[in-house]
Amino acid sequence: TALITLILCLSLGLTVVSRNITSTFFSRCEKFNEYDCKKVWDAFQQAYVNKDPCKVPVEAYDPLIAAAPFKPQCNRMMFWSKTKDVVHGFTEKRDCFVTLEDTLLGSVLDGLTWCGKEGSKDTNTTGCPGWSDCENNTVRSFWIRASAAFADVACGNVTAMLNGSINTPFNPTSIFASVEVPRFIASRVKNLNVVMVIQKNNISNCTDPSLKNLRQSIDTGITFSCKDVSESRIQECGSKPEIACGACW
Ligand code: C8R
Repeated sequence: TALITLILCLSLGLTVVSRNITSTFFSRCEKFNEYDCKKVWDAFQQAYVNKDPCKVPVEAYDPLIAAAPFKPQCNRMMFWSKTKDVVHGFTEKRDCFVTLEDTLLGSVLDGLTWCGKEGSKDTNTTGCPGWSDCENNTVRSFWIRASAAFADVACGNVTAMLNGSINTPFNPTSIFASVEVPRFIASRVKNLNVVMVIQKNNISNCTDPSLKNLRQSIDTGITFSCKDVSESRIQECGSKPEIACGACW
């Protein structure tokens, strides 16, 4: 009976996992009122259904982006690299900044894995290629396409949180460096303000050489600043609404 129970649990678990993406997508989508979730779901599916999960180019998601376009939110847009938890820990509590995960598309697909299969109408959530298993994989192409569209609407003062606990806070292979920064254009973006998140055992800060590369790679006309801010200060600002957004750091 132990074996039968195990098999039952496993198959039940699998059914729950694959059913989940549809229900997760719709329940997250319905929190945003101004969109037709069925239309967005159909545009999402056409990107990868019935395709080899390693042959989904970035452009496959163009119709999805068109179905749920990003709205510019000047002076409030927040980008990040290797600081997801700190950033979202803060943005969840305070309404100071907007990240990609605060938009419909970023929010419905955050933390999910999905892919299709040639000759099938299904959406799988297991057995999908990993981030670096192949270049044009379902999930990676989505995040590249969505990040590009989000960066395209960046305007005014733009903020980015980078991680002071790693060797190369501005890493050329990151989506932030390779997709977003090249799309910040001086006619729309005034400043790029980097918040370097400093933990107890930090190994880099605003003086890190990789930040020179960032300064040099931004469009001429966009001013650059960098500020070392302790993680505890960011958390304090998150939990104290009496501190004005502009006074957090
Ligand atoms: N962005 C990219 N990747 C995202 C993401 C997002 O908003 N949201 C999630 N969940 N992911 P990293 P990076 C997932 O290496 O490469 C945008 C993806 O599965 O720490 O510089 C966002 O606007 C991907 O594997 O950072 C942000 O500014 C990792 O998280 C950059 O791009 C990427 O996390 C962050 O991309």
